[in-house]
Amino acid sequence: MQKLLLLGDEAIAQAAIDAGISGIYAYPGTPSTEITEYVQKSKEAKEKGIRSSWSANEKTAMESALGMSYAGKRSMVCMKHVGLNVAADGFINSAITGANGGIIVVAADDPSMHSSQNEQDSRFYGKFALVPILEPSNQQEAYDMVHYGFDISEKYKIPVMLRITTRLAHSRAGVIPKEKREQNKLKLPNNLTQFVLLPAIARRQYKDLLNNQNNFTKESEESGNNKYFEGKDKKLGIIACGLAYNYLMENFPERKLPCPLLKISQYPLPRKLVEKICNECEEILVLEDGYPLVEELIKGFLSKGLRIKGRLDGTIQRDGELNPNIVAKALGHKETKGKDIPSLVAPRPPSLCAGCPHIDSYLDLNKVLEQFTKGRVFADIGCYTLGALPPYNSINSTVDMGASITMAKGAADAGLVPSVAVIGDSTFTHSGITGLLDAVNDKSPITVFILDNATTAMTGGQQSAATGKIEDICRGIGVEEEHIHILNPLKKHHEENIKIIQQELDYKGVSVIIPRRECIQTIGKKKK
Ligand SMILES: Cc1ncc(C[n+]2csc(CCOP(=O)(O)OP(=O)(O)O)c2C)c(N)n1
Ligand code: SF4
Repeated sequence: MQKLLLLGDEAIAQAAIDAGISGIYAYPGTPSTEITEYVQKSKEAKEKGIRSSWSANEKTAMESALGMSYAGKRSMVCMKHVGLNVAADGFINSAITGANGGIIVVAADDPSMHSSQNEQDSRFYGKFALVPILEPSNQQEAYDMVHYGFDISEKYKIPVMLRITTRLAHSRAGVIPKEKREQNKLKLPNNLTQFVLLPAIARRQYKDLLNNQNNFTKESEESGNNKYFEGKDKKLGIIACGLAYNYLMENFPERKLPCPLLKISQYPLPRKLVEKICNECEEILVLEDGYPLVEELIKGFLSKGLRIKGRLDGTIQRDGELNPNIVAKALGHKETKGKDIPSLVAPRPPSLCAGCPHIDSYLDLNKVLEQFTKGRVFADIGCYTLGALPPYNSINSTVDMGASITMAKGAADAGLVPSVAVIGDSTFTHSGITGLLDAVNDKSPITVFILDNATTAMTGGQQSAATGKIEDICRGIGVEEEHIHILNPLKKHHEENIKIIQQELDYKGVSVIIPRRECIQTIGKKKK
């Protein structure tokens, strides 16, 4: 087979196509976006009829993928780590329903928060759901593990988590593809109550899930994804998980370690292998990108007074992603220092593009809010989050997708009137609609700005599920017609815009203002 040069994300996507998926479901989010985009652009995927358009959010994506699995076909669902919070209800319960066709849940974590609000570690979710977790250390493994993941998903009728991190998702390496598989035929579950989680059924299926844990551990011990490398010097044993294995190896150009090494790429932890290294060595160093999951587990299940070094005892900093230098320091090696960054490369804080429609929306809003005390604008996640920075200083919160409307509502309930929510069009259909419904039902005095730039700009300009539907949705859930306004966010409309905003801030009920102008980046792309 011809070697392909692929990003980690692309390796996963190509593997999914080759392994015979019938559909991929996702909502964009760095660093997972390129998986779905690759399938969307793939001629082969098109010819095979693989469905791949964007879902409204991660929960709808997760559940749609589960529905495809119910129908006997293979599906993949992809999200960034915080997306798993949104999909968590479906994800955790999918471990109880189990799968029919193979299903892989890709969770792309972002340690060091390159592009995220936190650096939560999805392995905890996988462990919480009691499903097998695969954690590749390079692009080839990412490719191979998709095939293996579908195998065990169908063998044990269980969703499988594939956990990756930013550096793996966004770096390229050669990947040798495997033989292509046919898609599954439509086939309903043998037991038609499998997906009916009434308590009596759920209790039985939960027992099955618990009984399968030993099988999952056996797989972890025997699949070859976890490897034990012998070493003579037993003073230290190293456990390196996922990508951390690569960082470790960069410190040993000959690829030979003096001490025992356990490479972990599959969970539940391979108990026998962990016991072996802990019994052989005087101290253990745990290298893992993300939270100290393995370190905590080992401390818990071995408690033999063995010294376990890692993030918990301060050998490695508690936060931020790993890199070869941090690993070198933990090993007691001399740190290698790269070249200094030339002064020409000045740090460039993120900012809204010149000509961005959000700029005019904030200038209009700022003008009207001058008469009030500060601290009353609840915003959301998207390009418009940059309105928190100078020169706009327009917003006072950014928490999670959809939280603008609900936080504005809570603050208004507490007496902060006017309270303003600022949310993007894509974020509105992702998680804003239900919050707006709460506000309508309570007649909360809030003014909601839905910034409609006709795209999901922050993640690269993907199609927005909201396009052409926002007013209808607002009307449909009960916002009064006379309190829905479309503005044209341009300097020349400033005066008329601020009049409308003023009028709606004075109204003691729910109003929706929709500044509508396309993102200049997507306009530019279309012109090209
Ligand atoms: C739960 C979750 N899913 C995905 C993301 C990634 N993400 C951040 S902002 C955003 C969409 C923003 O689109 P929109 O609301 O239309 O605003 P725009 O960037 O276009 O201004 C996405 C997908 C996230 N932060 N959290
Ligand atoms: S990408 Fe579009 S929405 Fe984002 S800052 Fe630039 S113009 Fe504004």
